[in-house]
Amino acid sequence: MVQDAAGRGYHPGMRAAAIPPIDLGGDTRLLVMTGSGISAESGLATFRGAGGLWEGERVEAVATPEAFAADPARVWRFYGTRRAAAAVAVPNAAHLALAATEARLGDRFLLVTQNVDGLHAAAGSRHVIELHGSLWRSRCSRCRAAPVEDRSADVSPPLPTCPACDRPPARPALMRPDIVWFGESLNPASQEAVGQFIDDAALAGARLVFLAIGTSGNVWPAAGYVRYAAEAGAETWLANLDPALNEGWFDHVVAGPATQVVPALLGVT
Ligand code: BV8
Repeated sequence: MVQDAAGRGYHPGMRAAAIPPIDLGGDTRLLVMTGSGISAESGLATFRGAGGLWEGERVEAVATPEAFAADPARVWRFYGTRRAAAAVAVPNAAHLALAATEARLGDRFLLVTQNVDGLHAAAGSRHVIELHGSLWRSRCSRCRAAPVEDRSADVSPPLPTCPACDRPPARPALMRPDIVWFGESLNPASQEAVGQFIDDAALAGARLVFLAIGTSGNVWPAAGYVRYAAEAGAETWLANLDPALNEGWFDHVVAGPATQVVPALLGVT
């Protein structure tokens, strides 16, 4: 049994109905951050699930600019399989509960995700900050042309090149998934949007709730957002199946499957 700071008890398998909802009344602001665990019950592999390996190599080693430079066809094969899996995945009750909560709270709500699967948008969430990019876009690996929508799951040689850069004698530039790889910085606009939401709540003197869902707290800077929110006075919650690396930084920890825990915590029946 896991006790939260208020001594309330949550234990795996606890009937969702018994999980009291988080108070989101008044001018309460809610900042939600999701990880791959929220999409597990939609059939998508998590990073630490399956040992975090792809073709026997750590995903963190495939999802890097170095891996793409060394063998772009292999990295495209990796993202082709991820696209194929995500293309048939359906949003689950946890994704849907977040979309319903956005509709209820309006701009008192912000959803930030580490996921690139697009299931939040598919569930009806309208304003999603995709911290680590999206499977469904590609961009040039050299120029700063805007990313383009790209749903092709079979990306095999000859690999796609950038139409803007395809001007001999310049060497053609390969297209790459519009995803933030390990060792690459996040889009500053994403980080700013999170900071702005937290600062606005503090400025308004509003109660701020930070809820992390389905994330192991391994990957930075996302793993540190709970500290940033807590420093701004937020009440912090983690809804996760297994213990997380950063769970000690949360006021409340609810252990259980997202499709049961998230609708209960958000009061979505
Ligand atoms: C950067 C896109 C500047 C790719 C991703 C500080 C300390 C240590 C390391 C670093 C640090 N700062 C920077 C680093 C390096 C690195 C990093 O964090 N490395 C880790 C591995 C140690 N960070 C970066 O490189 C970042 N860039 O910092 O730039 C810089 C640059 C160079 C050097 C210094 C600074 C970029 C990070 C983004 C990388 N891209 N995704 C792709 O998807 O292919 S990250 C990727 O992995 C995902 O997007 C996600 O963010 C992460 C996986 O984490 P989770 O989603 O949490 O998944 P995980 O499997 O770990 O856990 C799932 C959880 O769900 C589990 O706990 C499980 O219990 C739970 N679960 C399972 N089923 C369910 C469930 N929960 C509920 N219900 C269920 N049914």
